[in-house]
Amino acid sequence: MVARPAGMKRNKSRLEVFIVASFAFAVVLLVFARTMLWGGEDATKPLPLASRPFLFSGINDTLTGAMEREADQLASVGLSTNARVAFVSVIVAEEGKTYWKSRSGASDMHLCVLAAKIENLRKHIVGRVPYDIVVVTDRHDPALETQLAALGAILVVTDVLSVVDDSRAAGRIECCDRSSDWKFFRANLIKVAVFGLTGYDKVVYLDLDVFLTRINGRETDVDQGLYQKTEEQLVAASGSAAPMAGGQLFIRPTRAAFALMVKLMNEGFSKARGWGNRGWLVGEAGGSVAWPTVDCERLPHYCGDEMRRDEWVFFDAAGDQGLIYATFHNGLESYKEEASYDTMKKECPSIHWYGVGKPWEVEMEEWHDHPKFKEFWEAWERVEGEGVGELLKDTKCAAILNKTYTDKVATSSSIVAGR
Ligand SMILES: [Mn+2]
Repeated sequence: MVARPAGMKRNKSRLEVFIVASFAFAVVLLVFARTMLWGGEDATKPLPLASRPFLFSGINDTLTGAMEREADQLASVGLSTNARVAFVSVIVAEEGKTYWKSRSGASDMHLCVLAAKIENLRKHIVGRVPYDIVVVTDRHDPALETQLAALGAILVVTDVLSVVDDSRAAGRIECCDRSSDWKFFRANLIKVAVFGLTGYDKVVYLDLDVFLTRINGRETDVDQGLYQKTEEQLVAASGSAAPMAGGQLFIRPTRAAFALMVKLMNEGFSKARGWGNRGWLVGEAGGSVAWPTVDCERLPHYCGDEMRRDEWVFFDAAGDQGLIYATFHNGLESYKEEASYDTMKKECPSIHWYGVGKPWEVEMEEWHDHPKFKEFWEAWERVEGEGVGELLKDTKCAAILNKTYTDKVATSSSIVAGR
């Protein structure tokens, strides 16, 4: 063994100290840089909201904070499931009850329809891609949550209507001669929350009065077509009295779309300047009433003037249809009307009882087997037959579903108009 000179040993020791010190310095530098750049958070986590305030900037301060939290909550829906696709409907507790009560004396009817609707979805959706059924509402109701859980659906409570209420109270939303018409629009604006469900790649929004059905033997197949295409932010069909119909939508939820909708709601609406009072133009589309036989005196919210490019007076312009159109057609310019009504029907066969004359509003027993109503009554029979009805025992479903609603239904409804 060769003896080392003392000096050499000392030199090596200095080298070791240098290496250790350099390494330690590098570690400290890295930790420092990471802390400065990412706030000490794990880099794989989403950026904190403060890093992207632009999304909600321009709305009042109280709402900004509330809507940032809202966006986070909506984004978390579905994270505990494997589902990349969600079928979503909405009900508005307070307004819904009041609205339905005035029409049929049935305060709980929408809960019964919802149960039938979920049954209908479960029957007609096929494919191997896992999906969730989600119901968005505006007030937490433990009984409803329990009922939905038993049906296999997720309840999501949103606060987006506070933006609408705030703007309405401040006089920034110009709409409606009758308060009942405003209730109709206010309630359907809750759909904005659906665009914030970013935990899903694709959301299929369906009105409560849209039931899936089978057309030419075809079911709704989540392995194919519109369900697997995620490049477009919105696929919708044009309406009969509006540039875009809101009853059935294929949505790729994004935080940007949700934030813009909140912003436009906060800025308000006028017939002259549209949502956000931006003076955006409406596309060229004809028509003035939602269906040919609609009684515009009784149902003015289903009627508008002839559509003009410079006025927001089409059906539901001050409600969800106008807002969704403004957001995607004018704001994000990413609205693709790729799906014609026929294409949507083909890939997601359905029936829409829009307007008045919905199956649960028509007493006539002989109409239960009518092809136009069959889908609803079959679903309702399954609700009753599978014991799900037990969950609804404190509601007035049975009475409601047999209740007469004959007030001009036969001559002034979408049943007559057909589609
Ligand atoms: Mn509808």
